[in-house]
Amino acid sequence: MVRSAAASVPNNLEAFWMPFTANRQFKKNPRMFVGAEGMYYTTADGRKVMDGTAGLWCVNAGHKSPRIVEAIQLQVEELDYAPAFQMGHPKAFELAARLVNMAPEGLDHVMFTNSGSESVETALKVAIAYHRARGEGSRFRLIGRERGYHGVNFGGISVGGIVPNRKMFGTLLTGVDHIRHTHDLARNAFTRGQPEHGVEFADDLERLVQLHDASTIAAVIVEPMAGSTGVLMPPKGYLERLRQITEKHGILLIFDEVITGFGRLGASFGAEYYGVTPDIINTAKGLTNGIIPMGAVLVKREIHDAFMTGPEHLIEFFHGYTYSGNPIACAAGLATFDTYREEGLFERAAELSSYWEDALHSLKGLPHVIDIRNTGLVGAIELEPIPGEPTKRAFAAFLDAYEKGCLIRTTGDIIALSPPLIIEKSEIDQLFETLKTVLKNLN
Ligand code: PXG
Repeated sequence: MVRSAAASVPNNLEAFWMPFTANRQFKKNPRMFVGAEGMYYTTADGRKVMDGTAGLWCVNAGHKSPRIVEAIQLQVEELDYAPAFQMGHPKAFELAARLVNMAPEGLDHVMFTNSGSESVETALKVAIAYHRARGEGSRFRLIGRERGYHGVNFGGISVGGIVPNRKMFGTLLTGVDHIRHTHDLARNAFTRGQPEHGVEFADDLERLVQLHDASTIAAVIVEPMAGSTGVLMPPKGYLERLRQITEKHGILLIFDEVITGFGRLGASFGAEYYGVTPDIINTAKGLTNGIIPMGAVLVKREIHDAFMTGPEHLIEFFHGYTYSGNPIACAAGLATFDTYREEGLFERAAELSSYWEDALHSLKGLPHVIDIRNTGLVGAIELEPIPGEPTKRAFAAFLDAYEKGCLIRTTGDIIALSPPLIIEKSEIDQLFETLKTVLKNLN
């Protein structure tokens, strides 16, 4: 049954307290999507809006990708739910094996979660427990990075470094510290790809090792490319150096690849793209093309094996969720992987990235634009904030772009772009033509 778009517009917006949204602004002037297909949403008033952000960095194969939709429908008919603890179903094992195949060598065990935030909590817990299982229980500290985003749960906001996400929530986790962020506009503005300057920011980890002693540090978690904070590429050599320092001190390196996984950079993972292999990788989002909530944590064999001791009837790791490896989510994940492979979407992202880069950087020189940066099919445009009113200018750009038919994201005064990997060159042109007009009209 097809319902009309108008029929699905509610007349009471009060009850839903919306996430990460200016609720009062929204409810005065709602922006409602009622349909989507491929690169486009349909709004409640029947307009088409191009998806410049793949939903929230997740709909990498485009909306309503037919194979994924069908796989979900078939799975509901076959097995709707199976208990996640002490029972299994075939698709969870199949998806884990496929994920391992796609991942860098050595990351060969997978735990399933239901979101990026849960993947982060899972990874942090694995890291601490791993050291303890090996008899190094003194390694309890977790190191994050300023401006990092690792979801919204307590572990994630503790290692995270985005101030408004942390400051309201009390003492957070103890035993957490942060290395400095890598943003350096003075030296790196308008860089294409990885910045030249800033490898030495990785040495900040040595400072924390000096302060806390390596024997107390369990893990360092970073996004290989920081997404939510406004798209910060790792400076050349930076991730390699972080890897060297963590290895030297027996500290686990966790890559939070919730955004950088599944083709966003033109490779399976940021680890592959940047040629640096961490000990743990967190994923979510593109794992199921955003259709069904699901996350996954990949760990190295040594980490998994450290828990596989003791009597065999005992549970080895006390962690998991009711919906870990949910059958519908697994079916969606498998169909998503098939789609990525058969449509060659990761390769497509890699091929399109230079066209994307040129189109993005053509905005240089427009009013208020102080930086433009890109990698794969990710782009960011940093705007000079209105004095005394941070975020207002970029939010105005967001609203105007929406009116002009393009969905973009803003964080602070940074516009972030991350379209589905199916985008056509003509659509890239259309997106940046719209943005040009938007930026020219900004106050
Ligand atoms: N880690 C990273 C690196 C993320 O980017 C999460 C964890 C949390 O995932 P969940 O599924 O719990 O939301 C994320 C999520 C944006 C934006 O526009 C980014 C995220 C979520 C929503 C919006 O930058 N990243």
